[in-house]
Amino acid sequence: MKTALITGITGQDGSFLAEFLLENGYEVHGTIRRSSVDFRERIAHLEGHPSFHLHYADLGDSMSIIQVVSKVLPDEIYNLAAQSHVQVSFDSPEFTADVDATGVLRILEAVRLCGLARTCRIYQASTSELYGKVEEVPQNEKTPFHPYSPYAVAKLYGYWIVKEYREAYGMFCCSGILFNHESERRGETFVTRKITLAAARIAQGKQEKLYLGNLSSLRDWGYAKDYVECMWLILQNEKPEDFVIATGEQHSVREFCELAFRRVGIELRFEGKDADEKGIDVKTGKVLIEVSPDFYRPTDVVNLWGDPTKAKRQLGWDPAQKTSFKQLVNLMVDADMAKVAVERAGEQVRTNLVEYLEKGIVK
Ligand code: NAP
Ligand code: F7E
Repeated sequence: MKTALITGITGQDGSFLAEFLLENGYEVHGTIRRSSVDFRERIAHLEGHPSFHLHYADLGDSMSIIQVVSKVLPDEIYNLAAQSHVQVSFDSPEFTADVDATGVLRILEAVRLCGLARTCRIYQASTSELYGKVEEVPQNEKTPFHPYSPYAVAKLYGYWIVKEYREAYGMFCCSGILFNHESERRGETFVTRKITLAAARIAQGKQEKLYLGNLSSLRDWGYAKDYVECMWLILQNEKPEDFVIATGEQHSVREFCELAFRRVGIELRFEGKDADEKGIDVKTGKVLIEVSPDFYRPTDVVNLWGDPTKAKRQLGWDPAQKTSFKQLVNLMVDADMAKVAVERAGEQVRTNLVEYLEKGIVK
């Protein structure tokens, strides 16, 4: 039985990867952070599984990382922990650098200090944001990097330090340069989830309007559950190498909105330009989407499009066999429709209960 350590196990990818590794017979250890409110809903269903274990550690705290690595003695480490929100990185650039850049170094050094440099394989969660202000479309492993946010600059350090440790110490450490991947577990402030949740709320009368930033931004969006398999494949490869993981398809934020709203039965028409653009319900004429400059970024990455040829050739991972863009949008919307319906049912039960208590029907 192999032992894996996942940092960032409470996140979108961490939770899917933990499920994948458990299904494949791994002993899975994950790091969590102390918080006043326990926010572990993505992994709650795994707690209690005999091969699933959690440890407190923070990527900003070397001692906690050394402790967990020395205790777990992992065969594989998946370093997924990060301050992962690009817009937030403009507000918290130093924290982002500490976790997303120096944090990677702390993992690598912990592995060396614990005497595992020859045995432990390390996956680093790198990102298409490295291409930033893109110099080539589509982007592959040879495309020059041009990071365009504090997040991307920090992740660029992570990418290079992994490469450095591979060459300097012969360690099996690699970066997966993953393009955007989404799911029903995506954080609610990333654009896809923000849209699917709003479409569900608007359709069920719980929200009037959705405010977004740059509607013309282009992304290569895949399904997170398909992508965690690649993280594993990268570490099973004969040699440590970096890989681009993407679908090879590009869509705009506007297109994502159109599909998401169509799924809940609302046909949208977009009118106007830039900050004056609006998404209008064709049937009622109501404005459902407006642009708010609050969601503009000081520098925005607007043209990401990945070329996954190397992953297909060497890892046998074929995006054509995986979840399509339309399937991704639909599954996210369906999950949010169900979530909003459950919330509404809960509200109705509470309202009824108050009424029954007031009328003395129940005591
Ligand atoms: P996510 O949902 O934001 O999860 C991030 C995880 O990192 C959470 O478990 C979080 O813990 C943890 N974390 C944050 N700061 C930490 C710290 N100081 N010490 C320890 N843990 C910390 O992100 P994701 O979408 O799953 O992405 C996983 C990784 O892939 C990230 O490194 C991200 O930058 C990278 N990536 C993501 C995408 C994508 O499209 N999703 C694409 C390319 C690369 P809490 O729950 O306690 O906050
Ligand atoms: O933005 C535009 C925004 O925040 C996508 C992270 O997982 O993927 C993610 O980073 C695009 C940007 O993701 C809103 O300006 C418009 O151009 O969903 P996002 P991201 O910045 O691409 C990469 C690969 C990672 O590595 C990151 O960890 O959509 N956009 N309107 C908006 N974005 C947000 N969040 N909110 C809006 O209202």
